[in-house]
Amino acid sequence: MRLMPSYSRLLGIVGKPNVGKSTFFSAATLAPAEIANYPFTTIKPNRGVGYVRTPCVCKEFGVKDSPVNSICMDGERLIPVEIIDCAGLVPDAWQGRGLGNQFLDEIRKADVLIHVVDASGGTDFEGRICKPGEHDPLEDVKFLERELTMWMANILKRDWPKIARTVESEAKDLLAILEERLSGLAIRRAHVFEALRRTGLNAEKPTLWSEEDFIRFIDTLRRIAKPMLIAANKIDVSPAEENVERLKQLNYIVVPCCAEAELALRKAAEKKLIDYRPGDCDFKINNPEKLTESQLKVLETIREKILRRYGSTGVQEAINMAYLKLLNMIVVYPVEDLEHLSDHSGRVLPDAYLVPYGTTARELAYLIHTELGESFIYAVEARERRRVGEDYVLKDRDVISIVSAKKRA
Ligand SMILES: Nc1nc2c(ncn2[C@@H]2O[C@H](COP(=O)(O)OP(=O)(O)O)[C@@H](O)[C@H]2O)c(=O)[nH]1
Ligand SMILES: [Mg+2]
Repeated sequence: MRLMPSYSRLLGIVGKPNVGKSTFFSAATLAPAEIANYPFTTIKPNRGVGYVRTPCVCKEFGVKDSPVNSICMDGERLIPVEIIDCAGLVPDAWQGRGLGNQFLDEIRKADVLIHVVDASGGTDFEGRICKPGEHDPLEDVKFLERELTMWMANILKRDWPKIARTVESEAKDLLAILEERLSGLAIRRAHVFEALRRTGLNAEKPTLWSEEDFIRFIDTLRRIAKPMLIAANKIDVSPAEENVERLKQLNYIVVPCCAEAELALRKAAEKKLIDYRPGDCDFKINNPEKLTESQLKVLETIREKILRRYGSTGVQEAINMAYLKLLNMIVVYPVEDLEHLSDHSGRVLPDAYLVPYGTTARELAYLIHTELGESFIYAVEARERRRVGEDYVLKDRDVISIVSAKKRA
């Protein structure tokens, strides 16, 4: 079984306790019934596989596909992505309080974050239940930002004077030093580069940076390396709706969300009680006789109060946004046989790869197989049947065939 390509990005579900992180995670990782036997099993209790959903190219090309690394549900491609349900964050976690260390160890590995907040304001700072509206969810956002920035700053702070001197005396590249120091945090060179560019700080004279400059740099780096969106959860509880509007002022993507509803719908779909694909705006009840009165009522309430009102439960949308907007990823379909859009065993549109925008044809070849990358000659883009070179930048929904000097085994 081929595993997820190396461009795979880990999604972290973060937030304080009791906001619905685990509910969100359970819903997101509950595999559609069609793929109950899908070979991606849970790695750890709080790690699982969710899906990015995008319209499949099968309809456009007029073919019946046979997916291998992903699933096609009536023309919607579901591409597996790894999700981690991080421990609940409490104030001062960066100083090791509560589950702070566990939280930080998990968030360290994440490439993108969904911050689940209780938009109804029904949980206090520490996650204790309070009256809806009593707590301001905007505070939770600021608090998480601060915790993460302080944690990152703390990793570098003690050695910062030494790092700064090294850069200036030995003319050692700040970028290289930071890249090395922060590699365990899923922070890459490009992130550091971008943070330096955005802050306009002098990378050759870090001894001149003030304390504020340093924090501003770290804060910028955090935003770049751990991009985040807000899942405004418990949207079914008033005054969540007002808070969604306020949350939007914080300059994040805010997705109204009802994790509980998504979980209920996926469970019902798993039992074939309803037809529902993750992220759909509606569902169809298959056998009303098989449902109890109260089950029917719950489903109808979800339809009226959540789906009709917000277009979806928000869980799938949040995951899509994390990968397609925050990480700027696109979906490409490599095929071997251009005629049939298949692999060598005749499976049509077998794979859908999530890759960062900017990935070239040759990089895709490397991603499929090192040998294919090495022996790359050219590629053919199937939609217009045109030959493209190694530097061709892939576009979303491209179907691509790679021609190499060697025949693949
Ligand atoms: N009303 C409402 N309650 C929710 C929703 N999502 C989760 N909950 C409830 O919030 C509580 C905490 O959920 P949980 O997922 O364990 O939170 P976690 O501590 O952040 O992982 C549970 O009682 C859930 O049933 C939602 O969308 N709406
Ligand atoms: Mg939990």
